[in-house]
Amino acid sequence: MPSATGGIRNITMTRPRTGKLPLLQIGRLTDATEDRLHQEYSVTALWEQADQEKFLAREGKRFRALVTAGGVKVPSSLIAVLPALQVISTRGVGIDHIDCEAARSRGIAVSNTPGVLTDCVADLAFGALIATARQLATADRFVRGGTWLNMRYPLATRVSRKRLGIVGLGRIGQAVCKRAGGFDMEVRYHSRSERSDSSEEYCPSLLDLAAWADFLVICVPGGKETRHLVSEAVLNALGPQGYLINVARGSVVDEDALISLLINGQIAGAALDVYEREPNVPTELLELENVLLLPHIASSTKETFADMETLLMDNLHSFFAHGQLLTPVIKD
Ligand code: NAP
Ligand code: 8YV
Repeated sequence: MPSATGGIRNITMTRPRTGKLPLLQIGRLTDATEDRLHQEYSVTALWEQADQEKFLAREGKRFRALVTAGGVKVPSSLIAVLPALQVISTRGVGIDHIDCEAARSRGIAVSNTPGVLTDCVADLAFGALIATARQLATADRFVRGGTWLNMRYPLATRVSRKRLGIVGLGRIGQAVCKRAGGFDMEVRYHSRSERSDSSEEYCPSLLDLAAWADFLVICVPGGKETRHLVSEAVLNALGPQGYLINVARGSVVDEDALISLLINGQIAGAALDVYEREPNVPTELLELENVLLLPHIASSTKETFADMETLLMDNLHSFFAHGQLLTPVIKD
């Protein structure tokens, strides 16, 4: 419960007898970071408990910190059985897997890892755009399958000097825009508000942006506010010469509509790193040649995971040593 002052309750700086703060881990981190976590905290891995519900009912009251990673949910039901929880630290910038309202109502601080993954995600987004337009995955299979012995590979689609529409000109969207400059692409963007610090043309209407763009790159957060933001109407506006690249969240795109339009050639192709029910990918998508399918890897490099996890650990240290997070989603 919030403190008597109604704000974040006083952060208990006292450490248990063991000297290490009890921390519940529900999302896997790299081995190096998990080693560090065990050195600095009294870590319990929830996935190692035979009966997680019984374990939490019995032991949940011990934990002061919770560590997770993108996609490993922190629902209100979990927060409710952790009465001593003070901080949730997640690897990744997206926070749609955390019930932030439940955390906020309990005065629990929440940190993510923005910025350190931006370039990696933008690299992947642009790589996927090129791979899809130039059909790199299909062409690779064409060679490996021996088909080249009998025919030329069909003509693909040029990227340079084409029109790039960015949905969400935030950290990642701006990094994608920067990469587009290297390919002499014309860029326009759509967000809820125009950016005063951007020279790119703002499109108040997502429909208009989709109708204008050759490539539409999705870089907005997930969650209920952006669910199916890229609707059937937006996909129809993108049109039979248009390509969709989604590195945001699967929930942002109407996946059933996307599949139908891809099958019927009403959009030219797509590159997807995220899906509505990942890791389950609809069979129809698996069977399509005009789609590049990636397993949510936009930030998945050794360097970026190390950077994100360093920031995750530094957030925890800063919270318990100085009473504040470095990159708060919910202020402590
Ligand atoms: P960010 O800096 O907060 O940028 C988000 C952008 O989306 C902002 O420009 C915001 O502008 C815009 N936006 C938010 N709600 C919108 C709406 N309803 N309609 C239109 N635009 C909207 O975040 P980021 O660091 O770029 O990360 C963006 C997202 O990428 C993350 O939240 C995550 O879901 C996803 N991501 C995916 C991967 C992956 O592995 N595939 C990796 C990292 C991140 P306004 O506020 O002006 O609307
Ligand atoms: C994952 C992502 O979180 O940061 C995000 O929002 O989607 C990805 O970076 C990644 O798997 C790290 O947990």
